[in-house]
Amino acid sequence: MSVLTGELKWWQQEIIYQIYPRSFQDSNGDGVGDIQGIISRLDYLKELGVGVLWLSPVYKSPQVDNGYDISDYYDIHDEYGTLADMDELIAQAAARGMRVIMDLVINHTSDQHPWFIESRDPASPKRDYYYWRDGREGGGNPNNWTSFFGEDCWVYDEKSGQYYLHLFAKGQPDLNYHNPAVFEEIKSIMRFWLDRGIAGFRCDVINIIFKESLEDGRRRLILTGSEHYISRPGTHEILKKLRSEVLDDYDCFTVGETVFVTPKMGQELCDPERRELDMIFSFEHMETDQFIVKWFKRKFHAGRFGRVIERWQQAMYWPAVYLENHDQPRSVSRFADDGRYWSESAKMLAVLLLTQRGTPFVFQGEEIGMTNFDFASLEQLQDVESHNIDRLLKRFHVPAGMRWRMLLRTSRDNARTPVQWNGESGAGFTTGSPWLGINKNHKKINVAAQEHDTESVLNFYRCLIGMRKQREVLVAGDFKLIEAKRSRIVYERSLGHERMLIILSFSDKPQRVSYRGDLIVSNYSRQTFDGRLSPYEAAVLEIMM
Ligand code: TEU
Ligand code: CA
Repeated sequence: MSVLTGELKWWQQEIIYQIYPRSFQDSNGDGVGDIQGIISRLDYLKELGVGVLWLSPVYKSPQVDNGYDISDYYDIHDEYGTLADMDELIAQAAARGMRVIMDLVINHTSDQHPWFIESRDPASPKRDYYYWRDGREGGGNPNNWTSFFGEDCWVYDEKSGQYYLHLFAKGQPDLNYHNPAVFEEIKSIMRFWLDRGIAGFRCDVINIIFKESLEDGRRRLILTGSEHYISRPGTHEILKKLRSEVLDDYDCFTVGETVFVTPKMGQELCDPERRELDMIFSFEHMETDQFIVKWFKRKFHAGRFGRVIERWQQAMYWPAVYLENHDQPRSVSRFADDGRYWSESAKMLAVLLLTQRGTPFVFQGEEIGMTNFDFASLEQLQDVESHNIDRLLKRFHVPAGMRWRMLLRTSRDNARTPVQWNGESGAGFTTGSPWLGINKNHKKINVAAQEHDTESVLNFYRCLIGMRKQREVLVAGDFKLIEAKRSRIVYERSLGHERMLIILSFSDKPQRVSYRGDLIVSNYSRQTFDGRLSPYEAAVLEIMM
């Protein structure tokens, strides 16, 4: 599926930047990022060269899961601002040639959403907006499913005498897509925001929204029950209808976050002929350093990583390319070296991100090489998932030291610490006390320090983004894996007569390779390439044909 037909669409030519609003920029000193803060950084984003901003949820929310629990889809969360601020952001971005997309979280709402509050009354017309079920005969949950956040996925509600389903936190009840009224509500929400001028949606856990049945699942280590809801035909139906009944009326695109997808499922979800989603985020490359579940780490292996990347580059008509988001530890800490070779590593990963086929997504702070959070106690973590998992592992008598090491490496808060704008005490993020700790390394790793340093990670990103825009071969050219092993990944991009070879070292030892060509990108200050690869070196060679 790698042959493209026709011209590239605008969203295929842009680089997308993910903003986690809580941690991006605080404008009023309350320690929480906000929309005015984002507006104040638009020039920075423009200069970076990104064309689309994806905002993690800014809707009204009790913030049990930092906005992924929505209590009003038609309004902005107070801490973040107002609808007027959002309009201003869209307009100010447009004035700079940038567009904004929003997170669409429609698998579940908050338990504080008026629909859910009403639905707790069994006689309410909203009852069927959610999955309310009786317990089993003799007591206990309606089925044996388990949730994404390491707990049961049913909560018994005294008031209504039944249980409700939640695949994520307790405060995130799942919506019932067997009910056509729910589907109509979602359509109005989408229109509301598209009419305000946004350019599309990142669709949260979109491949699991339709629960085909609520029967018991086969027992598994994680996510018992998932065979009843992962990429079921009902989901495909809904996506087709959202496309033809809403999205087709706008110049917009969608990128679906899809969990536990295979390349075949992924391809089905965004095959242009089927008219469902435009792109998806798959997870297989993020699982190459995990053992069955994310909480058990295995050593990162660049060979395995490279082969997974290759598989998805080939399978997808148009890949969404990413190495980081708000749910994943920082890439430089995880896949390379955040110590001695920090700068080389961050630049090498930039090359990996920006030389693949598809639309690249940069996560805030990735462009300055931000590292994992240096938290020193569980109390410093805010993430509901981290606390749930710690409690669960404790129940299974996993020793404290082991639980701690798991959290250090896998907590989602690794990615969520405030953006490091400068070396001052609030890192330029806030003048108040930040909602989540700021990494001590902000004294060294920050935007201000990198802004005018021609050798910085930030300026490397700027150059590479600029180059990608000039060279269609990098955007749309064929992708061919040449080598993938523990110490390096090598691949080729080609389009017509153009050919580029990308050589990436994942080792702290020098290596020798036999490839030659004109060196056009290097993360070391070199003019030519003679086959010697330094630690974590990245070299892009142009091959004349
Ligand atoms: O993530 C879905 C998802 O699968 C993650 O919960 C993933 O399992 C986990 O983060 C791995 O640690 C989306 C959002 O990106 C996430 O922030 C939300 O918490 C979740 O949906 C619920 O809305
Ligand atoms: Ca604020």
